[in-house]
Amino acid sequence: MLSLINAMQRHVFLTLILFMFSFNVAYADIRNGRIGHWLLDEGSGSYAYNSSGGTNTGTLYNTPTWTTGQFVGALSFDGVNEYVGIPNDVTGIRTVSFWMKPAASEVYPLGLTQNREGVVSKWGYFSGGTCALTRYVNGTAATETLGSEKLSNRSFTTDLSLWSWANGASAVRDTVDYYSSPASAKVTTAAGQQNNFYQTGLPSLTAGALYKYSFWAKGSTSAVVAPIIQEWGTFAVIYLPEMALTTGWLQYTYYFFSDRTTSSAYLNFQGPATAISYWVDDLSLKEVTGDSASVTNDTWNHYVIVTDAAFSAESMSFGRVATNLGTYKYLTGSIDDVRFYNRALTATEVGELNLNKITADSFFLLF
Ligand SMILES: [Ca+2]
Ligand SMILES: [Ca+2]
Repeated sequence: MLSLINAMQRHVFLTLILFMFSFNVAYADIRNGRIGHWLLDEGSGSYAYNSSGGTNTGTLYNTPTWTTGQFVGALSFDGVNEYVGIPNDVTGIRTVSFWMKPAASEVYPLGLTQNREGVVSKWGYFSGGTCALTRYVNGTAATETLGSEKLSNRSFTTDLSLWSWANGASAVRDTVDYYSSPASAKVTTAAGQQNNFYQTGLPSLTAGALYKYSFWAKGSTSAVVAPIIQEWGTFAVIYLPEMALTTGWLQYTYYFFSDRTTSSAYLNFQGPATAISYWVDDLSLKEVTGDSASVTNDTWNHYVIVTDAAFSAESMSFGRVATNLGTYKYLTGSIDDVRFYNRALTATEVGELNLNKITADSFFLLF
């Protein structure tokens, strides 16, 4: 009898150990790989601190309000001019996670803002890999619906035209090809040049619409180039975050809102300070017309974006998104628990984040 009790005690003890161990193993990893984490639990003051060990302390502008969050505290934004500014770039991001509670009056279509769910403005392009982007809303993978192709020629079968800001630039159809046949666009610039190149059939844009813009590019040398969408004779529709060209083909993908309706949008690449040639191919511009994600206003929704290649977030904002140089859309609603990871979270991990199982760390400490 004694040995039976001992055995039972041992069984209970081992079960307890395994129970504790499983919590620790299953959820501790979600803390691993964070390269930015704003809990937004401060509750007062003008700063939002990064608890991942980074230095990117957020500064509150125009007094967003500390409020009750999905987890402890959060920040509420008025939709007029309130936001949090993050001063420095964060590089090597593979996963973004955050919670957002859009107000009932929120006009963002299905929770989408610039560069996808826009708690983070200017989170930039991602390149390399296949540029696959997996989005989760409230723990479930979501899919986007794209409109028809808005570029009339993705294979450069017609001659290019070029308009340049400075002397000496040229653009040609080149036999170097990444996508299809027979050509790509080769743009050669002098130092500091900014170039438009275009073909017949310039894409039209609609004010307020969200677009997915992607292309393949490579350079004669490594260089940084800034893509710009421009309306002829006016200011740019949008300045997109800079991209780092390499001597090998990489695909670049951007999401942006158009702040105007225009019948002809030009594809502009602002060159580096040095003379360079670069090639562009497989340009694609499509409107994001729908989203399978189910988002309810005035409740907390969880958003996660996972990419198959690292990307950078340039000096950015929480609570507003850029639609043009100096023009922003502001969030009416609340944001909580913004995280950047340097690794791709699995679907299981996204589900755990969604269920707040991260608190298992605290649970473990109770023992
Ligand atoms: Ca919080
Ligand atoms: Ca081609």
